[in-house]
Amino acid sequence: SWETVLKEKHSGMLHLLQFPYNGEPPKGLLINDPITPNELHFVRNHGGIPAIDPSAFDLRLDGLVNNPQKLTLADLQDESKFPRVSRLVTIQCSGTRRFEQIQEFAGEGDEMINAPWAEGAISTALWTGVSLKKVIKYCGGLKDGGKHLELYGADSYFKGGELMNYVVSVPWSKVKANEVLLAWEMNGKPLPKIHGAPLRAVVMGYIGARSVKWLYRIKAIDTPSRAPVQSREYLYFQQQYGKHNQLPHLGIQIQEMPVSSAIMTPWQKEVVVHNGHIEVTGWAYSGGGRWPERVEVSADGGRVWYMVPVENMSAKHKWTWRAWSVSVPCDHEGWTELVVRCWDNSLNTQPMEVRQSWNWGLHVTSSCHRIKIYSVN
Ligand code: MTE
Ligand code: MO
Repeated sequence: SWETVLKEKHSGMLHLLQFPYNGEPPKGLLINDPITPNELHFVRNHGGIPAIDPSAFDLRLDGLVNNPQKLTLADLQDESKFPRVSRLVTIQCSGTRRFEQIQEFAGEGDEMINAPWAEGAISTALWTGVSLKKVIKYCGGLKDGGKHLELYGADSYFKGGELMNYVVSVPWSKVKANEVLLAWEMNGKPLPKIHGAPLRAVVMGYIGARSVKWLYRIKAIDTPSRAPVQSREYLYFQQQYGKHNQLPHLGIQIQEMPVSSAIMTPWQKEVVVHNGHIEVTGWAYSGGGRWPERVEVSADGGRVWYMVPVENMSAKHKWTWRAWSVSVPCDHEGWTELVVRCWDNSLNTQPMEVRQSWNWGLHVTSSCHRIKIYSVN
């Protein structure tokens, strides 16, 4: 699988873990384009990369559907059966910017078993495939009681001595809204192996964990999946739960991502020589079909804020991040704290400090991103 990494990914990727492979693009390359080139798209794997022969592949649909089916790739690609759709969608891992939580409370939480992501566990691609809603319709729709769809990935991994198959679920309401795609193309090219070939789910506005790669089975069920990845992982336990009180039924299952943002340039500890204005760029994103409406940047730790001009916000689609840029006045010399804060279209905003977003699983670092630069005016 390392060969797949070398073949499919950019040589500048930051390798967080070699096996299972986890990597994110360096900031400087990620921010170049609001649509991430395939070789720079971040990779989050829990286990190995399954080798699936696309010609022998079929997708099994069963459980609470009226007519269970097995569909080959050729069936799914047959436009007389299913209209083909292409959608620009951002996938964000719930671990994005986890490193800040690790730094805040070193030695606590789950940081040793989770990748220490920086600002790059988020990427955007044009995904081509079919809407899962149409595929369920083709199966004669759901039987009474069918409320969730379990998505099965062909990979598995060990955790705490237990074999975990990569199985999660999404509610039928999400599928019914045409917000779940089954994709075999990424940015107009065949889906790379490392991103789930031959077929993956793309669940718009949900944490990346629901966008199951190497998808081979979809089962309609009555409750959210009881599989461990859905029921015991990706849970949000606030700080007050205490280390030994993380009972799965008390955790919030992370589905829609909250509003968040990051500064991509300048870099932490960069010496910035300027003439009274610092150029700042970054991304902003909100899950659940909400979008970044306003972005503000401060060059004094969060006292005075400057708004990103609305015309400097690219890609105005509700399922994608927005790249932004702003020129912030600064007459300060020496160490200077840059902060970014986003408001989404539902007027949600970000907590000011990382300790306010700290949680035991170190997921969803949604607090304002802060970096220190050395300002030379
Ligand atoms: N699907 C399978 N089968 N196995 C996995 O480990 N990781 C999930 C999701 N789908 C995963 C998976 C997680 S946590 C994320 S964030 C996204 O895939 C990342 O997608 P990418 O690697 O294409 O960027
Ligand atoms: Mo993730």
